[in-house]
Amino acid sequence: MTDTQEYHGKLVTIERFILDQQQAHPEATGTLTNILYDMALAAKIITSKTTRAGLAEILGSAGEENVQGEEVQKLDVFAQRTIFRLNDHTGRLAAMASEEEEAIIPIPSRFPVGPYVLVFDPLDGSSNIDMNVSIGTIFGIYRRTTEGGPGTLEDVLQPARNLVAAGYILYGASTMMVYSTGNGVHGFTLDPAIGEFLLSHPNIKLPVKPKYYSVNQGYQPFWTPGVQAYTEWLQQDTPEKKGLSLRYIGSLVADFHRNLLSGGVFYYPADSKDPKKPGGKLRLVYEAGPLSFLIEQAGGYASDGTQAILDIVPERLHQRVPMFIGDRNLVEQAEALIRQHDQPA
Ligand code: AHM
Ligand code: MG
Repeated sequence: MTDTQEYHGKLVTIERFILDQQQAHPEATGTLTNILYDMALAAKIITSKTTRAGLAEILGSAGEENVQGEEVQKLDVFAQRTIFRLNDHTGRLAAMASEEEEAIIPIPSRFPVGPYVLVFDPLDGSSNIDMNVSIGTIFGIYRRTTEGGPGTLEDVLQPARNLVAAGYILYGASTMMVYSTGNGVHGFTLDPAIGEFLLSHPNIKLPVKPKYYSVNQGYQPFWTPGVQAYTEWLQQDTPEKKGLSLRYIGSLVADFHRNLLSGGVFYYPADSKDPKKPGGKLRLVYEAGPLSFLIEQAGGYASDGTQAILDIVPERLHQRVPMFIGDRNLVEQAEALIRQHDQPA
């Protein structure tokens, strides 16, 4: 476990930190380290566009040519292509999978394949871009399970407990990259003046006292009795906690990040509003899975209401899952109330 004190008062770049962590594993080949470097580079490239997002109308909007005569891409398409182009030729990955692509993304046959698979949501919450609200990238890295040749869907459909690394990039007031390789959760803030991510949040642990609950309460009429009872419980003073305040941005990475630092619970339950989405809204493979890995590393827990999200074996790439994530006691209480109210005895 990383000792927070070890880094106190030191100026540490993300490259230095990742390398230090790798040195604790003499068997490491550096391949995973390099994938993480590439995600940090992706973060800088995507940031260079998100900070100019509001200028699209003056400089040309998506699908049009801008004043330089260049095609303007939608930001989520740009993020997708950036992550793909940084990773397709490196020989580190056997395949990729993204929210933006229907099927898994093969490594072009002219490039070598490697031992890992990368799953990602290139720009989550992208409907918030036009309002200048924070957005994020989520990613997870697995070791492939099949041997040789191009990676397959089987390599991607692994339970999140098998992740070797996961992280997110938050494009907010500052850009941050937060990641874990199973040795604590560490956060880095981009200094735009020097173009470096500097260690700002070593070894993040969820605060003991939860502060916030985060949910789209507009859907309350469509929730099950268990989720209704849970929401009421969160608002009340109980022996274990003070009633919590509500905070909801509607941008998963930003909501998750706030609660990781402030303490609390985020949930996106299943609801009866849209019968086409019986499993809630969030996606298991590249949204819920990586964040569940991070929350356990920070001392918390993530559940679909009945079981740990880390243990769910995905059946489909774009499968949705109800998610309750954050403070362990709060998430276990969701499971208890769902058991009590929603499940036949
Ligand atoms: P997206 O993957 O289409 O961007 O949608 C995911 C986003 C999350 O960032 C956020 O938690 C959720 O949708 C908000 O949904 P809602 O508007 O229903 O509350
Ligand atoms: Mg998404």
